[in-house]
Amino acid sequence: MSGSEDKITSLLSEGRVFDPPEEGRDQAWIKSMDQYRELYQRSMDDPEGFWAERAEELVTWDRKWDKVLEWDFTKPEIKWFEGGKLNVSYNCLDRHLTDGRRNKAAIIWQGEPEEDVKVYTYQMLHTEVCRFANVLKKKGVKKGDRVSIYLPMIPELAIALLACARIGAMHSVVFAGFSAVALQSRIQDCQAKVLITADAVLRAGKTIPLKPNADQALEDAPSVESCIVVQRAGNEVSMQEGRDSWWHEEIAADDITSECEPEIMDAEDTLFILYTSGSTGKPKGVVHTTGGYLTYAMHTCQWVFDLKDNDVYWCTADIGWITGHSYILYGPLGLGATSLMFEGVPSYPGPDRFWKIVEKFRVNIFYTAPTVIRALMREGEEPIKRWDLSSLRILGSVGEPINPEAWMWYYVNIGKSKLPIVDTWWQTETGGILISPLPYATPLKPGSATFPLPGVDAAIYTEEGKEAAPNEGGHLVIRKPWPGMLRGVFGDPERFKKTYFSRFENIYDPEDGARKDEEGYFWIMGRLDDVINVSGHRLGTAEIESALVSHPAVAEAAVVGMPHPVKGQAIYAYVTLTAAAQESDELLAELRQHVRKEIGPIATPEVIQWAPGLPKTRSGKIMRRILRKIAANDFGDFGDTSTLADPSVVDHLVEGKKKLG
Ligand code: 6R9
Repeated sequence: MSGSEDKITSLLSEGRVFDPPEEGRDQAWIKSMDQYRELYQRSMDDPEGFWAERAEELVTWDRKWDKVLEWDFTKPEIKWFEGGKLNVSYNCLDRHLTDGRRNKAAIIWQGEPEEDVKVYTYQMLHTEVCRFANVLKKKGVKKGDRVSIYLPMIPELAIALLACARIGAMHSVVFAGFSAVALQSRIQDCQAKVLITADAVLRAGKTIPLKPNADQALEDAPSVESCIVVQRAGNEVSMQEGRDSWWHEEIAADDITSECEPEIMDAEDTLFILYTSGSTGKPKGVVHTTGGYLTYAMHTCQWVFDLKDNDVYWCTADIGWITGHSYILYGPLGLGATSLMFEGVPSYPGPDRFWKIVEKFRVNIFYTAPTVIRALMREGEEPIKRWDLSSLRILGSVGEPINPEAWMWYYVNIGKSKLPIVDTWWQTETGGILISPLPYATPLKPGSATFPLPGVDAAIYTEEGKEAAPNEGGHLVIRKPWPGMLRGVFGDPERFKKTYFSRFENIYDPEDGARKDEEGYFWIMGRLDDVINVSGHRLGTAEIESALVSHPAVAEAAVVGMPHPVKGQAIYAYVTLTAAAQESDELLAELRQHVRKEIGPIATPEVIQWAPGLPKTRSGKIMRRILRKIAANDFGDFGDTSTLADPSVVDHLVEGKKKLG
């Protein structure tokens, strides 16, 4: 937890409070703190009544549930809306064909090239989803089968997810920035029957081939019978006879119709699996279900973003992460909203790309990440001034704690000192936002995610499992279930229990540190486990260490996060070479390349320091606390080092670091 102490002191001095705007308040879903408090109290006194009302209001059920909730975190067992039946794609598409939204834009897609724009009405999206669902059926995909999806941010990505949901297949999206090795292990873990990919990714003016990664992944993935390839860039790709086929040819086939009956699913049937990094071992396949997840994604999308029918809503995340699942796709489309999807990056062709898009489509609600804000901050205010941002009504942030400096810059320059910022805390595992301001109700403190949403029983616990005093740092915990929470780790019930329900009895442990101030505002400090948050993306130290050690020159490696002005955290690796290997700049470059290949570019170490020895306890545990301090040039106080097997190792590393600068 080194570094968090410094964060606490910097945040403690943060005394500014910003009141919610008056304008728009009367029409808001949640209009005041009093209303929030009332809803919160109700949700704690009668959680089942509260959630049943929301599920009834938001979702169209083919059959109503028999029981709202069954739970016991000690087992753990969590069941929401048991006996209820529904289909998620029906809820996101079909019902909007008859509720007046048939010709409304469901997805506005802005491609990486400025002129590439596609608008899908609910009717058009329905047709595309049905056609592709029929293609999947033709490939033999049935209810309960897994489909891996490895695509850039193109409309086919959204269509593929909804098509899986339509036929009851579980999708497992793998971010297109991940490597072949990462893709392969995720396919193997869930035993996918089909892989959907593309010829290439368009990124910052370049065409980056994607199909070769898929081919490499499929070299050892025998569960995959078919691979469907979207043509995005038109570059040359090799197609394997009998296994590979083109998306555009498949959907145009004579036997593919635009009708596809949605498969009626049980509320607790799995909707999707999404892999995320944990503190140990391989990534976990987080399992989300049909009824609870949809209810929760819609509920939070409506209240946190105050989403209304006329809004143009833009979440800048990639659908490869949970934020894109819940807040580009399922939340907004469930609500019948207009969701903007962007293929490119904030910096290309210039640092004003985002603001240009805001003006072009008159975006009302804008949801991004602190790492993006910090990167744009560096470009100054000039790129913002070129565009009309007056359509904006609400700003959002997600992925990591937002520093008060970045918060203020966002507030003043993008929000023109009057728009609310919703700093939303949540995780892949939580399915949707748990702690966040409500834009027209909550007075904001820069850097604080403020209060738990109604229905969310969040608290701060000490190591001993008692509630922490005001401002005392501790473990953020959630004491009651909510409909959007994960139901398991795919294929590994032991890990599910051990990771999330073993620290405190009958309580969900998100593995984040936080404190609550005297007014009840939550201040999230960051991960307490060995997970590094690079640009809002979770990377497990164990994965990166394994990648390094898989190189023949490396005997041992230890990886920690180091503070980084734009990425939040960057990867700092300490590497011990084998006796035969020689330290050299070439080897450094080779190791960085090796990690890129094993995991993906986001996992590339920022710094690699040669470490003849690592600081270990007598029981052989690496003391990461010390390594984090050295990486941050903080050599003052290493705390208790009495359990170190060889304390001289530390001096050696400090010397090495001083030379690196
Ligand atoms: C949605 C998402 C989850 C981890 C989480 C926490 C950090 C996310 C945050 C935040 C402070 C916020 N995190 N939002 N920390 N304030 N508003 O990011 O999911 O990729 O699973 O990451 O991200 O540490 O535990 P995921």
